[in-house]
Amino acid sequence: MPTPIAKERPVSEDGYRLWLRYEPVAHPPTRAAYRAALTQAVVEAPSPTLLAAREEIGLALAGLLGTPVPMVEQVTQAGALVAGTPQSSRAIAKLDLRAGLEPAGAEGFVITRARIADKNGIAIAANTDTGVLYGVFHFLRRLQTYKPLDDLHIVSAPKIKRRMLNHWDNLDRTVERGYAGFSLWDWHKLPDYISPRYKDYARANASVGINGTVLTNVNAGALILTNQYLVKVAALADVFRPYGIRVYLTARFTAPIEAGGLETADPLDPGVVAWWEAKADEIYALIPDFGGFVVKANSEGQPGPHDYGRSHADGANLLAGALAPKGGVVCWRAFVYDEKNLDDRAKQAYTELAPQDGAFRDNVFLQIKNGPIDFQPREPHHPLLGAMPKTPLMLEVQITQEYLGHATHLVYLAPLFKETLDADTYCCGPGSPVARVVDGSLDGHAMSGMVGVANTGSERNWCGHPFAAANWFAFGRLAWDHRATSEGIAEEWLRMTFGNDERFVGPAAALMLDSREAAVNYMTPLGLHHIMARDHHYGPGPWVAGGRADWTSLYYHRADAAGVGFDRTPSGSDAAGQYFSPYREQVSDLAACPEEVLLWFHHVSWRHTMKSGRTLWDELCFKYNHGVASVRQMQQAWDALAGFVDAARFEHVKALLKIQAKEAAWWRDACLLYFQTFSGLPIPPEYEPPAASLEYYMNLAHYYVPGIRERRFG
Ligand code: BDP
Repeated sequence: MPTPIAKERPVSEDGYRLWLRYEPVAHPPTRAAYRAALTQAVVEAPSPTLLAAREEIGLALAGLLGTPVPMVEQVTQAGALVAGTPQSSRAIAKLDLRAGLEPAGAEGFVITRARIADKNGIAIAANTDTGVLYGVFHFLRRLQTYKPLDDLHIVSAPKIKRRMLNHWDNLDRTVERGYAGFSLWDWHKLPDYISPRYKDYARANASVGINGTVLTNVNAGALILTNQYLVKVAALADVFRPYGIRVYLTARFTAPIEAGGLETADPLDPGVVAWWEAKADEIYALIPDFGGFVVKANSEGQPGPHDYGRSHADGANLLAGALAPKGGVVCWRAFVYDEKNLDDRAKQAYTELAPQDGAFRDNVFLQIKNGPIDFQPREPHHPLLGAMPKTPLMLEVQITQEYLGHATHLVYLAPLFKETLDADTYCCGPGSPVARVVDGSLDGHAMSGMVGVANTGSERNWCGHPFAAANWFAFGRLAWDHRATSEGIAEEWLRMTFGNDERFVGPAAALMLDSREAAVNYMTPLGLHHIMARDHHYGPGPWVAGGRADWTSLYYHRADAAGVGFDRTPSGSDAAGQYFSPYREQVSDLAACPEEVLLWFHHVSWRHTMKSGRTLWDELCFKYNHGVASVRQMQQAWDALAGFVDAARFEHVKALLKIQAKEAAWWRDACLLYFQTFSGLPIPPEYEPPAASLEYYMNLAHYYVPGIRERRFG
């Protein structure tokens, strides 16, 4: 196998620095140009946020240029980098930047070449200190990716206002659906011990514009709302604040009973109202910029307003009322479904919540997953997106790879996030993409938000798989600007994380960009969904049956002798009817339905002719095999990059790709053998035959899979 030339292999890295490595610029002309353009840095009147910006500039320039750049009080020579607001910086105040600062708003920034004190320099200006910090990170990203500095006219402002991570972290430091070790939050030692990781976490988030973090699991306990824990939360908030990050918590609906000793949590009970008001007072006394509550109610066993005969709006408004005077918000999750409801699970959230549009208080978001089931490798967009014009809708995506191979598989998720953001809801006619519902521009909402379920943990490299950090990065970049491309984000991340050699960046980006479709193909092609193993969701489980019906695979694939797939057309559950025209008609029509979601919307005959000319069965065989072949190609592509990556990270990725290839074949063999029991058709001879029997696959058991508290043994 050809090993590309690299004079010296890079020194091994453990991944801790993420994409903020600030390694010396390896391209001599670029380094020379940077050194000439950046001879001193001026950040006046540092507030904690400007201090953070100054510190980052110092760290980055020393690393990138290979020599520290003097931090001075005022501009004394050409090549000054000046960062500040018109209030904080005398030099910035003297520049006429109004045309840029106006659109920059509260968090945006301007980066421009400027004459400062009669000398050529570079200004990073914003209306707020946080905007300056974002501008600094943006500028440093340009340096890290070897962009020229001669023609700088950048004005950037986030499209979405609340860009948040949701940590599904428990107080015992386990992480639900977390695959990168234990929780980052060392609750036991807080508030006295402040791990240096907290600041590095804040830096990483700020560098991509993430400005909120929900510290606790949506399956919430009430303990976090007790004073003993709130002081710990306050200590974290103090670390994050300079980086523009607000802290949020999940609120257990019955906390007034469990933490407050009340007899009810009825949202209309005056005692309950008073309890939440007092709790909000207590929280804001400790954390003046507390962001608000995220609530999972009446879903998967969590308590909620239905337990008291009240609506979701009643529940959300109770908490919103307590937070409103303090400026906090409620993110009420739309992930609601009930096993007693016999209607299609995909329909239940819409049926329940769409009629409540307009019933929520002003400071309530409805937080909606990208698809109507649950973070599958591919889902159509959620029908509620676009269907509640009076309510600000916050988009929830999953960065952690619960259904996408955990932290073992390399799956770059920007294409998945983009697929949802770009999906046309048709809510205001053609050209009404989810992105414009979520950024508030279609319905004129002042509030807007996007959250990602975090993939971070205590592992040294933060996210487990060396490539998983790309998904954290991509989430932040897309929440800031949903027009960014998957390609562009992948390239940026690769350059910052591994290096700028073009011979590396191009092939590595191609590998990343193929990876999501590969995973769809070897797991759930053609619109199949929710056919993974029970509970831990690791590996295939199309045979999962018994127990709660809507947690079985049979419920979703409906395979029988006639065909496979869930009929969600008007002749079936009519989930399609929850979408706007013409999407609803398109997906309801077997001939017009995009094949990538075919089995999501239709029960299709095994012998149905697909666009390729193959039968459905043969197409399924083709897709599963194609997925496996793609992973093998990813392995080859990675091997060819050996010379460009340090040994530690190279070998780590190589070993994980080997597992991924093995598991892709496992998915393929198990699923094809299982579906074959219904189709009765042969696997075409051009494909590898399954390595083992269906019985073998069905009897595989895995214990202590991360991300779930083991319930079966021990
Ligand atoms: C599912 C997870 C479960 C979460 C739930 C949620 O399997 O662990 O609690 O979503 O989002 O994806 O509430």
